Amino acid sequence: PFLIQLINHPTFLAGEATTRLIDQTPELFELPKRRDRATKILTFLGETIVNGNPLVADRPVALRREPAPVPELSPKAHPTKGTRDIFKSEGVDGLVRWIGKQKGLLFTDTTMRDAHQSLLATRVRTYDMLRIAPAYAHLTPQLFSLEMWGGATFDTSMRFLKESPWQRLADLRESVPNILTQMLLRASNAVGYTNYPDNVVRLFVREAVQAGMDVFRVFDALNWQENMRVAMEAVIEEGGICEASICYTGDLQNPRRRKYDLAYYIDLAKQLERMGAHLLAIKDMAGLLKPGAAITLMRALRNEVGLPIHLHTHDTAGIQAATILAAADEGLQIADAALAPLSGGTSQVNLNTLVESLRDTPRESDLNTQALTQLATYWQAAREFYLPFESYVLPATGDLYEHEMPGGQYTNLFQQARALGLSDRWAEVCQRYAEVNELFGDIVKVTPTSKAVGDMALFLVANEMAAQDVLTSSKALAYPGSVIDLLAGRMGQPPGGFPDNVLKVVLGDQAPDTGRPGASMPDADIADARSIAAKALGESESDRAAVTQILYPKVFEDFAKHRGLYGDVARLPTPNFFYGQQPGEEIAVDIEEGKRLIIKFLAVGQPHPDGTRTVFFELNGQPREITVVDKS
Ligand code: 3PY
Ligand code: ZN
Repeated sequence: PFLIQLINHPTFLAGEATTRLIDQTPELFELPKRRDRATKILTFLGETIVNGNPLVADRPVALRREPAPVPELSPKAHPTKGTRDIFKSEGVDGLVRWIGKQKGLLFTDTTMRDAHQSLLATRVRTYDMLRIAPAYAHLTPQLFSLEMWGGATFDTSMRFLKESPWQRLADLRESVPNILTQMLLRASNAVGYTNYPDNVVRLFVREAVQAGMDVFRVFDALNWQENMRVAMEAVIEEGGICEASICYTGDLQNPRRRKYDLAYYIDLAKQLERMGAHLLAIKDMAGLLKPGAAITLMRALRNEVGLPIHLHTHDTAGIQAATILAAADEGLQIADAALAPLSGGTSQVNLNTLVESLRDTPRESDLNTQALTQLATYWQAAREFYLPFESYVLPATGDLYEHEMPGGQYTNLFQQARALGLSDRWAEVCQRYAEVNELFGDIVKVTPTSKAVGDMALFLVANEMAAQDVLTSSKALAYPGSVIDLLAGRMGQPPGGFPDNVLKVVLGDQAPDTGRPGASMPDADIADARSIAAKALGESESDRAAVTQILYPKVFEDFAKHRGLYGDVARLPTPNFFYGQQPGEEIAVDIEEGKRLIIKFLAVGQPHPDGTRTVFFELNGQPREITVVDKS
């Protein structure tokens, strides 16, 4: 192969080869490694062509093959300075001062995190984010931040998309140097579903800062500030921007809902301020904050707390633009919204139209209409790739305020119910969800506590029980693991604790933990994880791989295996990742900066007696064959 590489080298072909060519062209020796990567990608494509990608099996087929249109940018121009430049030059205090001076409402675009988490089962790939990322940097430098990491994206990217979440973060950071990056961090649950040892949370935060994360929205799924301390301190120590959240639940306007009243939220916000938060988020994960309640809450927070306020809501009810506008009138500094094609429903409010609704008002944003339209045009086309993951559009009804299901869970739980044959009993699932909340003592419901409530609701419907029946049933019931975790205190403590009678029934003789779970968990063995992860990946040891291995041992192991067999599939265009190639189709795959593979798929041969087939490609103009086991 070296000789072929040498004689194909442009200098050699041009007849200028000297013995020095070999010395001056060290990349000639990279051939085996490159070849290896090319073979891996061809193997992936061959397998997908013959057997399909299991990720889209039995799902509706996306017909779009052509790339989504990317706005044309001037190649040499540097992006205009944005919030990240302010943060870099003036530090977090300077940034907070700058926020305080802004007249217009600032916006976070959630398209690359919460919007697709809520609408497309968190399946949007790094490839589609990276194609549009430079356009964000050039066209919308006025954005406060880009929420593009954390929440469910961390595990989903590895579990389903077989891509590295860390690479996503690092690459987006590089493509968007001027706008703050933002993530959702589940405090002691990190980006998982249960509490982790403190040293894992700290290491995760350190690595995230180093990979390019700026704003950490930290929340605890029970609003237990004690359980937010480790994560918040880590963010502050590592030089990140600490946005601490109060999760909004209940209804401030409802005199019958007393547990989460104004005093509760103000007290929580003050504690978070004392704990060193730089910004305060109102995290309305279920879209329950009504416009009137937003006014009450904003007024009180502005009076009692000195931090800039950032409002996050989901448009499940269809009326949350009213809430954002009402809060803007009360001095809200930053709002979350999603680009039009990924907005609405269980996602965020429409960024494009929100911006226009504020035009020529005192809270007018500096964002440009045309620029936002260009980004929306891209996402409209890109969404077509994800047709297999479109969920049934489930309208919210007035009982949203009864069951209080978070946006990300609403469609998800419906799909789960459907899979269990319970879709016609959806209203009942919602009712059980509300009852379970009552049974557990009226708790904040957001990942991971929302999952426990949802699992319990499905469990009850499947067992033909109402929530109260749990207290009187004589049957020994095998409760879902998440429910036992929650009630055993492994997700922390709700205000007032869980009701004793429920603990007794569900936990039996097992005594629940009432302390902070992290306080009694031994530190994770990071050195050990480093070595396990390095072996699995075939790479040198790193803390990044170690913390990933600790958070998701099985998902990480499967991801590493996939990486070993198929290379970095994140570099494939989305239609090819899902469906392989069509005969005669030629694609360019940049396996790294400046290294491009031109892959043309020619044909699949007849099955061989051993059940394999040969897939014929052209790789950079040279014929290549891959043997694939036909699983059909
Ligand atoms: C998450 O934790 O992923 C959420 O989006 C919670 O709202
Ligand atoms: Zn959300």
